[in-house]
Amino acid sequence: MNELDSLVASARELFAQAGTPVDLENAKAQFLGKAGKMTALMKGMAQLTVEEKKTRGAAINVAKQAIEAALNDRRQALLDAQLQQQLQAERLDVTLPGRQRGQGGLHPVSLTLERIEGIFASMGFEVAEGPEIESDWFNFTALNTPEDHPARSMHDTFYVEGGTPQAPNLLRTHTSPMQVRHAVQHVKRYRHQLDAGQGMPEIRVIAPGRTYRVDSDATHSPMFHQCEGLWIGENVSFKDLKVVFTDFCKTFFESDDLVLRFRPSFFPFTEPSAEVDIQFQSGPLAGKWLEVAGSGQVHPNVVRNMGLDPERFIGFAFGMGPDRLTMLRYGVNDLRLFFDGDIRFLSQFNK
Ligand code: 2NL
Repeated sequence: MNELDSLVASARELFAQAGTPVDLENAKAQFLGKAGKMTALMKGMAQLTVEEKKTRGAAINVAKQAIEAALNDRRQALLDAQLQQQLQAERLDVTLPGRQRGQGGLHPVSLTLERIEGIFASMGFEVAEGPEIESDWFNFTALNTPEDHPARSMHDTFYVEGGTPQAPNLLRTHTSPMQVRHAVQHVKRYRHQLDAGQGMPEIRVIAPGRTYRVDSDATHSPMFHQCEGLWIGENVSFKDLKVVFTDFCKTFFESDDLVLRFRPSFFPFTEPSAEVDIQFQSGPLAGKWLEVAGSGQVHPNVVRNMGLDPERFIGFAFGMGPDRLTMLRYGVNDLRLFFDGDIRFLSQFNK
């Protein structure tokens, strides 16, 4: 191997040993820098003849080009290695599933309300929703509640700003005021027909929503839900209420294997009044009488407050607690679970 070939070989070896770009640039200086070996070779040509310079110069140039090529190869190799290292360090597993936003879902009581609304809608009932802050008139007076009734006391009802000093506004204690509002609107709409002796379409409505009472323990929450129903016409009877409510219970609980019992009771807004109990004949709840609603024939004073003649129009009403219905349907034993907002509890209803 001649001198130039071994120079190229030693350059290649030194470049190969350079582990970093800085090492490589230092190695380069030994060959191609001002004080490098190639520069020295060029300078050494000064004493040669023109003819010798030609061949020697060409040979040196070939060697120089080989060294530059080796340098560039090594530079590229170091860059590639660095890139590989970086890719390795910043490695992404693109097969990992992405972080998803939670799906969310309906609250169990909302599921029950939707169920109740669907069932009654299929029986021709409208759904009426309205204010949770009510006047004393719609919440109590229109519903035949006596001036001195305990439900009107501060112990039982949340009073709020507004209204009059004698009759302050309040958080509705049931959804019946919404039914009165609905009935009053309905009667207004058909007033001219009524006055012309033509009658009016029946009132068939349910009022679901939040209600409030001063009460708080394992079975009572100061905010709870109610769904009331009202059916008023010239030819409705307790039989119709029984049929509708029996049908509702069977559909709601997905069982024909249950019986209803209408147990005499008292409410200011109905006369006569009855508690509705159901008893499953099979399944986990079989045998026990469960109270599911209150009901009755709408009191003549209430019919009158709706703008109707109680001698002509008769109505039936019922009120139930969707919170309790949800507990029965899903086997939940503590009402407070519904209002604690614990996602571990709530997510079980949206599988
Ligand atoms: C109960 C009792 C009841 C009603 C609600 C009602 C509504 C109007 C007129 C007359 Cl507009 N009555 N609603 C009637 C009887 C009972 O609920 O214990 N609910 C859970």
